[in-house]
Amino acid sequence: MKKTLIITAAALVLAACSAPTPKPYGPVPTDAQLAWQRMEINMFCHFGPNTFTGAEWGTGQEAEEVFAPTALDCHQWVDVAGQAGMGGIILTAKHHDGFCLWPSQYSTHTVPDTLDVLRRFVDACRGRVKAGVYISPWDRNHPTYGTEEYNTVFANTLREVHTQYGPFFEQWFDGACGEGSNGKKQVYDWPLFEGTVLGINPQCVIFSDVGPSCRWVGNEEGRADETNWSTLQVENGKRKVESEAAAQGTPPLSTFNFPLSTLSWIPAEVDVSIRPGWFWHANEHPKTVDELMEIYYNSVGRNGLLLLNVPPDPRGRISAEDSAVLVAFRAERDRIFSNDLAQGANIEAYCEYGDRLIEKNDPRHPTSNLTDTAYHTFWTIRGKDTSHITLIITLPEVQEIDMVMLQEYIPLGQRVTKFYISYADPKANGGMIIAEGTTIGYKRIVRFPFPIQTKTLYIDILHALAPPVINRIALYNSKAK
Ligand code: FUL
Repeated sequence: MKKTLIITAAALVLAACSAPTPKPYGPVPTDAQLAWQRMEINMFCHFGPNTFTGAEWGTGQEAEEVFAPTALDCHQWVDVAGQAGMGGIILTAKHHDGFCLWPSQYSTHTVPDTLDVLRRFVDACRGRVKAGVYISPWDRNHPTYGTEEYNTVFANTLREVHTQYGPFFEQWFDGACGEGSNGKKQVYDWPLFEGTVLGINPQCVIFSDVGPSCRWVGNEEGRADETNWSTLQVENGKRKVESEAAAQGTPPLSTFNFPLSTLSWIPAEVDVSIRPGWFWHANEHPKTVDELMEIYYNSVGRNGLLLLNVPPDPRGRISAEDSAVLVAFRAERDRIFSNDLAQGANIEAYCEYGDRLIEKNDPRHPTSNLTDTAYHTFWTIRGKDTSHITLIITLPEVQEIDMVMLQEYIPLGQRVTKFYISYADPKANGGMIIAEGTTIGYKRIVRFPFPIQTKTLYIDILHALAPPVINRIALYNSKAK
């Protein structure tokens, strides 16, 4: 008896291991992009001369001595990020004023050797959080800005930072391109800049308005569109004409979902500041936990990565006020998302053909994968259906629910274009639609207009570009204690 059990178990494990993986659909993330997306929330640190002058955009004429933190402590930044559940920090090593937070050999407008902030930052991050770097191409100080020579200077600057201080998980290229000290604007050599970074660190995720690894979401309010594709139109293997796309800030929705040969995997990053400004200002205060939760739902909950700016103060520390809100923000997420009401649920997959429901469970990619917490197990439909697929979720008992979290298994591409959620209301006859949506992507959190009490929930995928591949469904009650 025991032996039979062991053999059966072994056969099951073998069957699971040999389950054919569905073919990817369209562009998919690289390993580095996937790891980046799974970080979900990172910290941005705007720190530089503006911290001391009260400006947002320094002129580049500020005396170097202006930058004088009185109690610089990069370890404290890392502590706060860790407590807030953030796995990465991106530091503005050079903002538009051109001031370098490391003693660069390519500029005279820098910290002294004795105050190498970038070195202290990467040392503090090592082994605890991932370090990323913002280096502004726009430079209001450098004498060569606005000339062809500047592109070489900037590429050398990138090489210096990435070889001497890296590896960095992310390189942030600000899209701003204004006038330099000579009144001229620069024509940026993006292929040179990107090639320089990737030549040193091929795993580095490069942000700019239009990629190549991730893109701007199009506003600084912490909000992705409800429809948010991680695929972006590019032309001939290159991203969309730079001037056009950069001028528009974010690519318009009309550029999504073009034929496959013109798409690349370039997910959205949602950058927003915890305070009104990007830099620390004495008279400004952080957002509330409720405001940060709203940002979370509209960024991570809409297939974006949240890059939340927390500016160090003139001491070179994150203020107690900001830390307290960040810790409370983390506690609120833990409170809500630690109790997944879908655990223990039974889920069945069907397809609707006219008025017939045909069962479509596939034992090779079972629906039980939808409620396990392993990232790399997923459910997909038996067969090639891409429309009107219904997942029926039956809970062990009636629950109050006001949110559904869905995750597509993006290593196989982003597929779902339209879905709705309904439930069996014991008081009504049949199913009631409670919410609808378009894209899912890495993560989609759908909030209901009001809490529902039910034992049975339906997720209807009305349309997908290819058979849907979903790795997680979770249900929550945000009001539960
Ligand atoms: C913008 C910049 O001009 C702001 O100063 C800030 O750095 C923000 C993150 O990006 O383009």
